[in-house]
Amino acid sequence: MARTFFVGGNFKMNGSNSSIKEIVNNLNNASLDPNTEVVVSPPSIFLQTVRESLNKKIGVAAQNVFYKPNGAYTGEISVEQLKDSNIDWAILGHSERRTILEESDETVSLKTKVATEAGVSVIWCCGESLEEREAGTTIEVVSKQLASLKSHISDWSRIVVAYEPIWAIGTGKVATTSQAQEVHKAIREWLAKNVSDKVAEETRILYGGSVNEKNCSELAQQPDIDGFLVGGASLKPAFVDIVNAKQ
Ligand code: G2H
Repeated sequence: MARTFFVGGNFKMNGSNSSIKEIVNNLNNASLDPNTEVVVSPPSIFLQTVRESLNKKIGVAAQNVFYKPNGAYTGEISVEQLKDSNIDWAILGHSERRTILEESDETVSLKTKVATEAGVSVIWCCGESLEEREAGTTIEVVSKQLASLKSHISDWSRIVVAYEPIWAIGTGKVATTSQAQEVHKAIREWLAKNVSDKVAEETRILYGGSVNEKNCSELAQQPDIDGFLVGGASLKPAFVDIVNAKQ
């Protein structure tokens, strides 16, 4: 069965009540490819408002979730709290959290386990730094991140993988289609070898890193690119063109 194309919008720590309302109105009124699954991820303070005002066909994701059910964890949000607000997605392991917030592979894997086991789907991010790419260790780095994930989870049906080379994030330096396709293919092969052919065949692998309305069509034609995780461009009206990249 063909994998459903997927486009996520990661607003990161951007937006205000009025600008996010504008984005929601724009999406509600846009003509979006019905064959593409769309999920947007506003900062946590806007999650509930976005969920209540956005067309229900579009999913909403938190940008983080903690692995404890409740208690004295100042600043964190639990999976149950997300579910209580009808948020069924979370982005985990984004490189900005791995680097700036120092989240380890173990922490990311634990969060992913807790989220998916409770029924929250996860856009799970991986990717290499510029130094790692230049040292030729890209596949090794991504495989290590995948191995940590595999050691914590058994149900892959709630995972969408996002490959985001760190050197391409917010820099305007998009990976070439062949660079992206090469890593996506390697991720799929890793899944086939280490998990199962079924999981490899069914798991969506998104590309993230300076995707915009101009570069998305060519990337979308690659056999192992099943969609995008979009940052900066998800705040602009042109996000609709990225959602419709396959049309
Ligand atoms: C990569 C991406 C979204 P941007 O982080 O996760 O952001 O498209 O701004 O590079």
